[in-house]
Amino acid sequence: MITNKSVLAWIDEMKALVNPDNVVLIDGSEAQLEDLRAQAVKSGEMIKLNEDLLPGCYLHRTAVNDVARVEGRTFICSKKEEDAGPTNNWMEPTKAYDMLFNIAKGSYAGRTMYIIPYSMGPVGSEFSKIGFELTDSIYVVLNMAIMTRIGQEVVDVLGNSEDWIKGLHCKCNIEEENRYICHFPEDNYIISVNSGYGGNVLLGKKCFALRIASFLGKNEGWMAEHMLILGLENPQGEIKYIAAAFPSACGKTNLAMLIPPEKYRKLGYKVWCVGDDIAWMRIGSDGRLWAVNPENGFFGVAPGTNENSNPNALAATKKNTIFTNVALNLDDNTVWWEGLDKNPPKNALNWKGEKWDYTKYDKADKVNTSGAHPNSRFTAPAVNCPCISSEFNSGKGVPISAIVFGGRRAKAAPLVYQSRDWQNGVFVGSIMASETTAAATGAVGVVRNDPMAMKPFCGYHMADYFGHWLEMGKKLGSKAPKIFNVNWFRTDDEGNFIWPGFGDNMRVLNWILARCEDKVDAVETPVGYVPKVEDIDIEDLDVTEDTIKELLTIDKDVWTAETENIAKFYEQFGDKLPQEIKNEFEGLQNRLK
Ligand code: OXD
Ligand code: MN
Repeated sequence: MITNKSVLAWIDEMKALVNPDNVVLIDGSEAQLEDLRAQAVKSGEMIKLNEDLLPGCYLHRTAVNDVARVEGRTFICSKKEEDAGPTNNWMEPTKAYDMLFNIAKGSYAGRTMYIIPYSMGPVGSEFSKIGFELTDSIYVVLNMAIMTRIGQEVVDVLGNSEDWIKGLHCKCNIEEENRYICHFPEDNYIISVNSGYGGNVLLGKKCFALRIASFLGKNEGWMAEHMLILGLENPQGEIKYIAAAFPSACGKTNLAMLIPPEKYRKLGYKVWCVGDDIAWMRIGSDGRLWAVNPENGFFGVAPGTNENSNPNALAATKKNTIFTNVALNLDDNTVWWEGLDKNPPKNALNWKGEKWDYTKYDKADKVNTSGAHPNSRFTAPAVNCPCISSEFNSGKGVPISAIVFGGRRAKAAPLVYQSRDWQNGVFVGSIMASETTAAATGAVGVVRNDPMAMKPFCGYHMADYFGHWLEMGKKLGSKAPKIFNVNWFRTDDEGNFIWPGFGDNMRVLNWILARCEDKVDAVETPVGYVPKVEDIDIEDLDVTEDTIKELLTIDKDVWTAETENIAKFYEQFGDKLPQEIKNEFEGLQNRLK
């Protein structure tokens, strides 16, 4: 039951607007969720999968025109255009509200309004924030029940406070031309219409935990980042935590759940996953940077997930998971996706629900010929993950030793380098660029700048965001985490990846932590400090010292071309670009001469 006056007033206002037939408050009970699952199966919204092989698992298919985040239709509706900045789409708030309320008007007729109270972060933690999402989709309710902490306990913790985030989601008729994902940072308000795809409609995730939260973090002195959090345990049982930002679909989930190579496992090394996508970070009473994962589950990309690439994620999907847009194996009522194994089902439906012939698969036209959509997903409870950290539910968070940035770069970035200091590290984050993937609509494989992997997710002016990073560094002083950049994706002249990646990335993480503890030297280059070749362990690998040397080279011509790209990217920020960042850029240019 809700008694909070500000929440009740808003729900009444929304009820009058969208005009639902019924209203259901999501209390978080298993009985209520089970009833909703049954309803969704009855209506065809979800397909119940094989209860013996995949207990508690379901398949959902979105509309074919609604399979990814729509960055072109995502808006930051701050009062002033300047506050949204040049990297966001902006709409004037009154105009946006008018337009959205017009679209939403009467759209729940014949439908049920579900009220989802949810907490981002462990319920009651000082890191956590509360939101209410109104939706007409059972799929959204069931996904939010996995991805966030929901129900009456959240309502109880909120009490009479007015500190909560409004979220209205209306499926409407899933019309592409009327699809809008709008954020009103000054009003703590999110409105999403005409979509049913996760990243656009699970409002706790990208919309709240990144776009709105980044704005709150700037005003309140903390950080909301597009980062995984992992703990690396050494044979002495000490665990050090790393937060790492990569653009969408660059293997964040794989790195977050990494299985150390055999040699390291035998020595007693372990990796613990705290989060795979988002980190909220605050300065603790000890002056260090502490992080929590505000989410409660994984909304991971299915294709490519397999026994080798990420056995932990695969294990996490074996029960109580919702699959979206994967292939359905009609013989045993299980699911399949490209890269799961080498045995595509012979009798199957593709992600669109059509009879699928795996022999017609054409890499050049994946969307139309694959079994699973390239951006198909699993929504799996974090507790299912075999390597989930014992600190996952800790309201206090984990202390961060290193921050790692990374991207998908065929040539420029070396395997790993350390920034010169925090300020230089902010510059390193600001020049992040990556080749695009299927996680958002648009061309795939184009290099685009993506500072701190936050370009699609920063809820305010990107230059002010760099300024906020610099401020945080000043507050952290000598206790600031060290900042690194990695690139697992360098390719040879034939386009093959040079570094084995996956579990072997642990060899690079080990060097990073050794640097944090001052246990290993490094070589200074114009871009930062790279390892000495002999300090990257290649034992048991099909990799020679020469390969490592190649992976660590900084090609001056490539980097000089890179500086032209950076200059072009920075141009849009004009005078707003912090002087410290300009100085760092100049420093790099001078060192490259
Ligand atoms: C995601 C993304 O879904 O970044 O995590 O696109
Ligand atoms: Mn992400």
